[in-house]
Amino acid sequence: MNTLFEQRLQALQQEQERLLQRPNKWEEETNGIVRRYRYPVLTAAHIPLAWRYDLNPETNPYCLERIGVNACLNSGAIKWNGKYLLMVRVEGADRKSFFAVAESPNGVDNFRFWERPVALPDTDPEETNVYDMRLTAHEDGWIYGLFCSERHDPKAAPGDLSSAVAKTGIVRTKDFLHWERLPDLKSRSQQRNVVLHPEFVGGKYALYTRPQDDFILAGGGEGIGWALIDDMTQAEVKEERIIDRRYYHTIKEVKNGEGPHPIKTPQGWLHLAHGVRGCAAGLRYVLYLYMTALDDPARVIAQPAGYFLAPQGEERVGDVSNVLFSNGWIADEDGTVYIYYASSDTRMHVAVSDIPRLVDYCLHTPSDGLRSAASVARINELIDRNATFMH
Ligand code: M1P
Repeated sequence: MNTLFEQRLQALQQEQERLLQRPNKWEEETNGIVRRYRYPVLTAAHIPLAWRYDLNPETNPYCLERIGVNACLNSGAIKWNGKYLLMVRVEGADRKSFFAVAESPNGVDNFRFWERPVALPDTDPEETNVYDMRLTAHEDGWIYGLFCSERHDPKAAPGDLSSAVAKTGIVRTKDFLHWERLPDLKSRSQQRNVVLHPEFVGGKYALYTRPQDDFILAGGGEGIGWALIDDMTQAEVKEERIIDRRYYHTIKEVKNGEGPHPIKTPQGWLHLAHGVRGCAAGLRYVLYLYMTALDDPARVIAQPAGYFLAPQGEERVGDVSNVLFSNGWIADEDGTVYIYYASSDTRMHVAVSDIPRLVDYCLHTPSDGLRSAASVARINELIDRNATFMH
């Protein structure tokens, strides 16, 4: 019996079990729109010990971690067989991301990883990193996963080991165990944050895109785009038009990107997206909502000004600080919406709202007037309307 090994392993197991079983609690609401839960739903500490430790005391007498995990972040989400599933971006200590499914019985706590990470079909030796999968249960019967497939820029100057190219990888499954890899999305520009709409539109597949000039900067890419696709097994962006544009001095001045696929509501498609602006502290990522028409998911019908969720408290600090990012949400049959978001590229959280509330927020929050004077005018309009209700 190796006592040191046994003691350490037992302590690790107890500590992890305590973490996995910890009940989550909602925080007091402030604005009435959405309610955050107190504890992150997934962190690096949730990763199974068998993925990180050699559990053989003969070969690991000190019970040392052999494969480090850095973070759990940007996760796709879906309700599957009555369980809340996250397709988690797990980032190793080696900086490589991969996907792994974690499952919860109630959507807010007790998330546990499945036995093994997802082994994506490995079709291209140049593909170096994969991340940020959006899941879509399409009406064609498949569940699609669209993700960023990243590689070193083949045109990088000698010695430049940082320039990269972002493409959109596509897989599909019917059981989350067997994955079919389809050819990457063909597009004239680099593409990250590409999302498949869940229904056919005019008999075609529809994608929310995010054309970008280079790996980091949107550049001439003017915002969230829309493209119709004939065949997902040979997906190509032939025509693309911008449906949610970036503007000067807004939360999405530098770039934006569709989050998960939109939720269908009686009043229109409800969208969650991220917006990025620059400031002295670097880039600041916040989440915002907008709506599009039921008969035309590319026509914007509501654009509340500003952010819906922004980093707060400990969310503000992490590997890439001042970032909220979401690519997964789940709408339950009763209208409850579970919004899964990562903070500062480090950990996963959940915030909960419901469809009527989110639609009300979208339809009745004033849009961005794009100037300070317009913001003041909107507040004064509200004060005027409130005058008869003031005591
Ligand atoms: O670091 C913040 C985010 O940056 C990228 O998002 P975007 O393409 O919109 O700038 C992605 O790398 C994302 O994974 C990351 O969270």
